[in-house]
Amino acid sequence: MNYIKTKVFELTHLNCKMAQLDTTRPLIVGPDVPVSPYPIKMKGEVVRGFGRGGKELGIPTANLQEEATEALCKDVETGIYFGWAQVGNDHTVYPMVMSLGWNPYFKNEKRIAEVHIMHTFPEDFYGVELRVVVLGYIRPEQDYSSLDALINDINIDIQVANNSLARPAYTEYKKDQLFGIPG
Ligand code: ADP
Ligand code: RBF
Ligand code: MG
Repeated sequence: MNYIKTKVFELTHLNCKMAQLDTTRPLIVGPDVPVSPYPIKMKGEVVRGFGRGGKELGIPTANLQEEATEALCKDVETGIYFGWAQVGNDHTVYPMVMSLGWNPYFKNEKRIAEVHIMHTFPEDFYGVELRVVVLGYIRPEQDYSSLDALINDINIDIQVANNSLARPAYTEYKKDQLFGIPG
C-alpha cells in the first residue's frame, strides 16, 4: 500500500514538474546569427496612441506611423520581435522589444508597430524619428485573462530580447549604417 502511495506521489510530482517545464519560456531565441528576413531596417515618426502603455502597463511604447507599420507587415507576420533602436538625433543605440499587431487583449481595430526601448528617457519623444533594426522573432501575440499576466509576459520578452541581443552577431548591428548619421 505504502509502495503504491509513494509511486502515486512520485508520478504526480513528475507531472507537476513537466507542466511547469511546458509553461516555462526559453530565455533566448533564434539562431546565433540573424538569418533572413532579418535584419529588417525601418524608420518612422513616433505617433500618439491610446496612452495605455505607460499609464496602464508601466511599459511605454513608441508607436510608429502607419506607413512604417504597413511596411513591416509586408516582411513579417504579426507578433513580438526584438532588435535595436535609436531616437532622433541621439547617437546612442538601445535594445528594444517590438509588438506588431492588433493587441488582442485590448481588441484594437488597427494593426500597430510599437517599440518599447530598454532605457529610461527624461521626457516623451512624440513627433521624433525612430530608427529600428529588427533582428528576430520572440512569440505570437496573445490574449490574456488579466492585465498582470500581459505585463508579466512583456517583462519576460524584455529578458529574452536582452539575452538574445547579447550574442556577438546581434551586437554587431548596433553599428549598422542606419544608425550612422542620425538627424
Ligand atoms: P501611446 O499610446 O501614445 O503610444 P504610451 O503610454 O505607449 O502612449 O507612451 C509612449 C510614449 O512614451 C512614446 O511615444 C515616447 O514618447 C515615450 N517613452 C518614454 N520612454 C519610453 C521608452 N522607454 N520606450 C518607448 N517610449 C517611451
Ligand atoms: N498586447 C496584447 O494584447 N497581447 C500581447 O501578447 C502583447 N505582447 C506585447 C509584447 C511586448 C514586448 C510589448 C511592448 C507589447 C505587447 N502588447 C501585447 C501590446 C500592449 O497591449 C500595448 O503595448 C499596450 O496596449 C499599449 O499600447
Ligand atoms: Mg504606445
